[in-house]
Amino acid sequence: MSTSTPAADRTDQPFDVVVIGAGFSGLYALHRLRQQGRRVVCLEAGDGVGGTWYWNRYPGARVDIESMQYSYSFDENLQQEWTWSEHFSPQPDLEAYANHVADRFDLRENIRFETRVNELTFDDAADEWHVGTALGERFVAKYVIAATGSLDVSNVPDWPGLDSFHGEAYHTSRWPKEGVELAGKRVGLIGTGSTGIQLAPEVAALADQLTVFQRTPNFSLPSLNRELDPEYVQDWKANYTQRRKQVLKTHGAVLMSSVAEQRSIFDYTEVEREEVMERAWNARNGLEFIRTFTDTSTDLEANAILAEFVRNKIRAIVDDPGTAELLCPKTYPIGGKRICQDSGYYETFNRDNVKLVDVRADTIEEITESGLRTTDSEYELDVIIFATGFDAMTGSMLNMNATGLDGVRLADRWADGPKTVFGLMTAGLPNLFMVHGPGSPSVQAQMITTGEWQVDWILRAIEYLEDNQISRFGATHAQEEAWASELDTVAARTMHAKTDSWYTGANIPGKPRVLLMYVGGFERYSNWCIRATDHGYAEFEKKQRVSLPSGQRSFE
Ligand code: NA7
Repeated sequence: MSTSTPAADRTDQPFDVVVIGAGFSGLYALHRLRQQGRRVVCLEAGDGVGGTWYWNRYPGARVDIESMQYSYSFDENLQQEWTWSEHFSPQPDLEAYANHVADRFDLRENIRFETRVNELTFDDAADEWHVGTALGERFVAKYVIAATGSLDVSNVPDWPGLDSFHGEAYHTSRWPKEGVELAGKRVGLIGTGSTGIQLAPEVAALADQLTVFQRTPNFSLPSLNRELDPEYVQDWKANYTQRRKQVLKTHGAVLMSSVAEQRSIFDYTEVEREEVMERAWNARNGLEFIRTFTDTSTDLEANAILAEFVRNKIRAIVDDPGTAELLCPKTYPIGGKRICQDSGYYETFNRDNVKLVDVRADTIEEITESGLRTTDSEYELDVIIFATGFDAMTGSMLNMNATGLDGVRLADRWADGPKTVFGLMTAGLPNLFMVHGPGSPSVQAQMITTGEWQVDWILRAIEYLEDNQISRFGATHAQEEAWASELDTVAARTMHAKTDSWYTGANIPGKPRVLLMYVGGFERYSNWCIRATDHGYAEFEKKQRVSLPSGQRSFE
């Protein structure tokens, strides 16, 4: 397959739009822009499409939203014809779907693969973006759409000796396509977030020994993944039109399958609430579990009851009481981090070849030639797997070294935390749009559908600018302040702001501690975005093209 194509190669004239990233949102943006007849190129760092689902190909990688919903809604034929095989799709199915969409809508000819953007400079004389790549190429465009994802920049802590290890070392988001031979090996897995939890059972089944290095335990629910029932599939396909609309009126852009309880946990006797929680444990996913009662995601006392129920489950599953207790999260509320979904994670610790090490108590000091050393012990390893997460939400934008009006650097503007309007734009960097940017719901809402929604908002804005001869369009500081205040208002009601995680930037040393996504629900979010388009985008800063008869360069 060719990695560069004619349309993407025609760089002699400026493009209308450069789309950065060929993940699900980038592909959709590209498709719509092509339909509108815009000159567009999509620059993608990987050698294939799929974004997060291209990079994260470690064994066990799987989405935690059901497949019938975690898919595109924009094309009726596509959603009727595509068949998902499992309730929660594994990475290979999601990557295959992205490839199918790229082929079906003939998108590859506008994509440049293996092209990482490392410079974005706004030319304020021409009102154009200059987009530089690691290969030294330069693209010029009126608009940039950064569809760079929330989890693009891997985090590997800066341990001494990282380069000295003689074995194999992998970050989970750069897992080799050809796989990793684990049979007969001593494997160290660092990190017990969603990734480590999905990966551990897979590694344990193959490796000679698995040592899991855990700093903070996570709450995880059995995923109860299963093959999709054809009747269920048919029901979704018959009702897609109406359900896709309904989805946009929900908090997480997901229709819940079984939220029966709409009462406070304190409305039940202890016996009754145990029964309700037991049913939820056996039938729900992580997103639904936290909403088993009306108050478990907002009231700390209610939350503590649900958390203890899960800890008791862990104690019942794990044979060794010491290991079980170490696996029990006790330092943050349940739901403060997204609840994980696993396929036999806790059971893995009952295997003879698996050991859990508490690196909160016994810190990792260095990576050595033959493994790693904690304060108290040395571990001989053949393979080290870093499931150590991401510089999430802001890392991918900041890595592109963006410079806007008057030489303002994005890195300076965001030094104390990202400032955006709806996670779609940031002041001082006009004509630059983000999909799932910081301050948007991002992972708090089902990302394919909400990505489509955000791309539609951006494309409507571009259409308006083109129709009205506006060459420069930007967010203002006043808009950013209003949005920051809304972000704070809704954050205060949740457990997320009370929890250290990548949601708050707390996983990266030195990163400002701010809740990085909008947690007020998708419907409320979309209402804000729609209101901002009123009266010709009145709140935004705009400049008419100089070639207009009036010849004015006014900011309205
Ligand atoms: P996460 O959720 O950020 O998890 C990273 C894990 O790595 C977590 O257990 C961290 O412990 C651990 N970690 C990070 N740095 C260190 C150091 N220095 N020492 C020991 N352990 C460390 O990333 P994931 O990839 O699992 O999941 C990301 C998202 O993907 C997830 O939320 C889903 O939405 C999908 P910590 O908790 O910081 O103590």
